[in-house]
Formats: sequence, C-alpha cells, structure tokens
Amino acid sequence: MRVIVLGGDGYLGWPTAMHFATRGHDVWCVDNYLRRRIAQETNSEALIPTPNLIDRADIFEAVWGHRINIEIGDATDYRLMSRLFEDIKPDVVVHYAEQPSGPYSMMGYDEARRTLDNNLGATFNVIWAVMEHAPDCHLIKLGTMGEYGTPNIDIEEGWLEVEHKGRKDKVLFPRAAGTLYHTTKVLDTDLLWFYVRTHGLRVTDLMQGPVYGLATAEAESDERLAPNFHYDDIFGTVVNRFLVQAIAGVPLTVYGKGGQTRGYLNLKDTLQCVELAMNNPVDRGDLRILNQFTESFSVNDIAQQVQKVGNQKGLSVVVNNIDNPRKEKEEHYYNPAHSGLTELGLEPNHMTDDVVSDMLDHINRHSNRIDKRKIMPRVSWRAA
Ligand code: USQ
Repeated sequence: MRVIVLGGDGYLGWPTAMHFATRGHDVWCVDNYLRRRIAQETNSEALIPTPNLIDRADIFEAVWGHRINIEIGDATDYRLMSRLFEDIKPDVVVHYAEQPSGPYSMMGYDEARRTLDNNLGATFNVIWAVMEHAPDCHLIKLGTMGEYGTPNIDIEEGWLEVEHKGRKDKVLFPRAAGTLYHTTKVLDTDLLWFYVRTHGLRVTDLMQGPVYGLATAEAESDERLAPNFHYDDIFGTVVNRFLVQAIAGVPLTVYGKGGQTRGYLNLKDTLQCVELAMNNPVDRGDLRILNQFTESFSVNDIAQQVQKVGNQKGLSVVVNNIDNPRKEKEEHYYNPAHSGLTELGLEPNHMTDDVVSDMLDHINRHSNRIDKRKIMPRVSWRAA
C-alpha cells in the first residue's frame, strides 16, 4: 500500500514508518520537527540522540534495503498537504502529526495556543487533503484514552447506546479530557465525525493509552534507528520516566496518591494495532473508534513493579509520593472496554518483569546521558 505517516519523526511515527517499510509498503514520512524544537526550547531532549529524518532514512535503507521517502514540512500548511496527497494518492494515512504533551499544553497561553493551532490545523488539513485528492484513503488517526477522562461508569469503545425518555440512540461516548492537549484530541474526533457524516470519509480513530518501551525489531538493528525516548516531565510517559529514574538512582515520582489508573501498551503493540487497523479498513462513511491499550495499571502498580525488578537487579529503587502537579482524580473507577483490536488479532506484549528488566538494561547503556534536571515536574496545572 501507499502509506503517508504524518508526524514521522516522533516516538511512534518513526517506528511505524520502519515497520511498514519492512513489510513492503511504499512509505512517505512527513514531519516539521516541531517536537524536536519544543524539546530544545524546554530542555527536554530525548535520552538517545537520534539523527534527523533524512539521515535516519539513509541508515535504515543501508540496514534493511527499503527506502522511506522523507518530506520535511508542516501538516498545518495546506499547500504542502494538498501537493503531497495529489502526488502520492495514498491508500492509507496515519496521522500522528500533533503536539503530544499534556504538560506542555498546560504551560501557558503560547503553549496552549500552539497545541490548539497545530493539532486542529493538522487534522483539518488531513481531512481536506483526503477529500480533495484521495477520497478512498483510509485515515487512521491517533486519538487518546484521555479523551474519555475517568468517568464513574464503564468506558465503551467510542460509542454509547443511550435510552432517553423512552427513545434509544447511539452517541459518541461523553468525553472529559484533563489537559488542553487531550482536549484537542476530543475536538479532532468531532471534526472527523462531522466529515465522516457529511462527506463519507473512511476513518479509524485509535484511543491510545500511554505507551512505554524503546525496542522494536527495526529499531534494535542499529541504535541510530531508536525511537525518540523521552524521560523528562514534558514528553516522557510515566513508565519510561520511572525506568530512567530507577537507573539514575532518583526516587520514582509518583504524583499524589498514585491511584490514577490508565490503560497502557508496549510500543511494539502500537505498531501491531496500527497495522491491524490498516489491514482491516472500514467502509466509506464509517468512523470506527478502537480503544488501544493492553493492560490497566495504577501509577502505584507501575512504581512497585519497577521497584521490585530494579531491586532484583541490584539497584536500590525508592518510591516517592510527591505533590501532584496535575488536576486529576487520584482514586477512581476505571473499566474501559478494549475488545475491538483483540478481535482484529492483537497479540499483546504484556509488561512482564522480564520486559521491565530488558528495558532497564537498555536504558542503562545510555545512563551517562541522563540529565537529572529533567526529572522533577516543572509544569503545574494550578499555576494558570
Ligand atoms: N504520572 C506520575 N508521575 C510521573 C508522570 C506521570 O504519577 O512522573 C501520572 C500522571 O499524573 C498520570 C499518569 O501518570 O496520572 C499518566 O501520565 P503520563 O504522563 O504517562 O501520560 P499522559 O500525560 O496522560 O499522556 C501520555 C502521552 C499522550 C497520550 C496519553 C495517553 O504523552 O500523548 O495521549 O499518554 S492517555 O493517558 O491514555 O490519555
């Protein structure tokens, strides 16, 4: 298939591009390095230095013999998007081209505005580029489990059957995001749903939980092909942060009581899920929403597991409950459905002790690059 990966420089985008290329698809990778720029601006660079996309594509081709086409450009620039979709006529577009950090989106007006403009602008342009130049293209959009928040009822996969005053209908599951970033994803879903209804787009919206890990088959072949692995408070997700903290000998930063529960998945499973969505397209006029995670954990569960495995390896891991910089429920009900991807064939890579141990070993090889100034939270929701 002809596949465009928007946001192809990112933690998920680059591994996805390599995964599809090794499976024989024609891949175009588009990115404007926004995340790299924000990481520099906020002193939040990734643990492992990664070459730019053009160099990475050359290294990948030398190792694997497949070419990934690179386009350095901004998805919020419609002239670029229009030209790309007109030239490539993709069968599939995987849309990751969003500012992905909740904390960054909560820093202040400029960061919130940049997140809003980038994320909505990119999604709007993808929709229009598909409609104008590739109306049969399957648009696979990375949403987030955070769109739903933490309601006191079971979370369904995207839709809710309601009965109201004796009548029944199916509506989008109510959403209540906890950051401006997560709210842009709610708005993305509404935009997509509007154009699916009115223009018959073909869309899969993947509600993904926090991702952990740094190993994929392709990335392991050469360290220069590694994903952008962040452990800072801005871009680092909680499991990745705790692993680095364990190696650095810094107490694990559990925010508040640590009962915050989310659905997590291994980076390898992100690739599986996106591929399953691609290989099982929806019809035109369908918005399919799938909850993309494999296991639910509280922050305390994760801290305890990292502490146990770390201590077995001779580290002395301490867990610290610190003031929660975020506004979120620290004890709550959480029971989201996630059968859709399993039915499509997902075979989960669970977070076993062996998986945690391997990740610790991998990070340990780069321990000299850990900058402890990036670990404590620097952004508070309440400051605004
Ligand atoms: N947390 C801690 N200590 C830390 C970091 C985080 O206790 O040092 C807690 C947070 O307070 C939160 C939970 O861990 O309750 C998850 O936080 P996170 O930073 O791993 O994830 P989040 O900010 O929600 O965002 C990440 C990605 C985002 C993606 C989202 C999926 O950055 O792009 O959309 O995970 S989800 O959380 O399901 O919305």
